[in-house]
Amino acid sequence: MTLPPFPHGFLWGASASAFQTEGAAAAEGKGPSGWDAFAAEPGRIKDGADAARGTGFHERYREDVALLAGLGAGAFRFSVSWPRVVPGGSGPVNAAGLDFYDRLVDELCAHGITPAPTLYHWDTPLELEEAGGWLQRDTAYRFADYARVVAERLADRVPMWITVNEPAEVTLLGYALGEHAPGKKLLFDALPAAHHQLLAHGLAVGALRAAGARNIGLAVSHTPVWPASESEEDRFGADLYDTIGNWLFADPILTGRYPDENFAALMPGPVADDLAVISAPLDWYGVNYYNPTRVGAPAPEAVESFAGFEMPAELPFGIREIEGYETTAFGWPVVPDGLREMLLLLKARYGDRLPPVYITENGCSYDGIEDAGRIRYLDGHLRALHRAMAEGVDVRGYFVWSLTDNIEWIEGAAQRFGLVHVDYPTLRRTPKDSYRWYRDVIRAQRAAG
Ligand code: GCO
Repeated sequence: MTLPPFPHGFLWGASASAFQTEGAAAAEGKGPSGWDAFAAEPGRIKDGADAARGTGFHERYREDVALLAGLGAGAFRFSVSWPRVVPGGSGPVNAAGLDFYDRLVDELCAHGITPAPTLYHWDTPLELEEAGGWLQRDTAYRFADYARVVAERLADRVPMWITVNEPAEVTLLGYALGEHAPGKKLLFDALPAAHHQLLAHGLAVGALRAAGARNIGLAVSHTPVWPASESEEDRFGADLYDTIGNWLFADPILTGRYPDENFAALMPGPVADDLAVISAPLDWYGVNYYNPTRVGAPAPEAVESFAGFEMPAELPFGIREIEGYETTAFGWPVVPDGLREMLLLLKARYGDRLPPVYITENGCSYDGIEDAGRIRYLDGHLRALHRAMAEGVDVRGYFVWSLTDNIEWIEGAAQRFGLVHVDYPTLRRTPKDSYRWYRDVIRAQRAAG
C-alpha cells in the first residue's frame, strides 16, 4: 500500500558518518581520532573489521553521491571528521582535509542534493582524547574553533548544519560504561562529559552563526522508556533512565535547565552561565529513533541485554528485553509506533519551545540484498511518523540510517544498516531492494506533492 502523502517540501534524505565510512584514516594529513586508536586495539571491534578502511567513502564518494542521486534523495547527512580538518584537535588546519569536504559538498550540490554535515559524530582528535576528551572543558572551546573553520569554508554552499550527534551515547557508552571509545568506565563520574558536549554544542552554534551558517540543529537520540512493571522499584529505574536517556541533553538545549537538580549539581564549571550558551536558539531539532527501551530496577537478568552491551550491576536501573515484536538482525525490537510515541512526548514536554523536527536517523540492521525486513521497518516508521505529524508534531524531513552498510562501531561490519550493500573485500556497492523501495517512495511523494 502506498504511503500517505507527506507535506510539500518534506526533505527525504539518508545519513552516514565519517568514522563509519571514510576509511583513509591516515591519508592526506588526517590525524588519528580516539575511535581510530580504540578500534585498532585487538578485540575491540567484535568481528575484527578493518575500520581504518571503512567503506572507502573517502575514495568513492562520487559513487555514493551517484547512488544518492539515483535514489532521488533531497539531502545527505554526512559527518566531517574533526581530526581530518584539525589533526591535533587544536592548532594548524589540514588544508587537504578541508578540500575533501569542499569537493564532497560541490559534488552533492551538482546533483541537487542538500549537504547536511554533522560536525561531531564521535571521532574526537586523539590528542584531545588523551588529554581527557569530553571530561575537559577545553575540548568544548576547541570544538567551537573547529566549527568556525569548517563554516568559513562551507557556509556559502551548506544550507543545513548539525553540531553534535548523540551526546548521550558518547557519555554513556564511551565514558560511563567503556564499551565505546575512549573506553572509560566512570559510571556517574562521566557526567562532566555530558556537560562539556552540551557546552560544545552551544559554543558551536555561536561560532557557526558568526561564520555565516544558518539553519542549525543537532541530532539527539530518543527512546520511549517503558517501565518493566508498575512497581515502585521498576518505575524508579525507568524514570532515571528516561531522565538520562531523553532529557539530560534535550532539556538544557530546549529549556536552559537540567531536568533534575541532582544532575545539575554534579556538573562542573559555571553551570548557570553555561546553560545560557547551551540553550542558544536552534532552527530545528534532530531526533534519532530506533526503538523503545524497557527499563526497571537493576536485575541480574538485565545485565547483558543492552544492545549486546554489558551493563554493570552497580547501575541503579536495568534494561529488559522487549517481547512480542519482530526483531532486527541486531536483535532490536521493531516498534514503529514508538516513533510516534516519542515525538508526542517531545511535543508534550516542550510545546512551542520544540523547533521544527527532522528525523536525523532511523533504520535497522538486516542481512542480504533482498531485505524485506528493512522495507517493512521503514514503511512502518514512515506511517508512524505521518500519524505523529497528523497529531500536530511539525516534522520537516526524514533521514534513513544509512545510505550504505558501514562500520557499526564495535559491531564492525557484521550489522548492516545500508540501503546499499557493501562487499567489504572489494568495497563493491550493490543497491538492495530497500534502495529501490525508498527511491519509489520519494518519487511517488514528489509526484503527489
Ligand atoms: C549514531 C548512531 C549511528 C549508528 C546507528 C545504528 O551515533 O548516530 O550510533 O552511528 O550506526 O545508530 O546503531
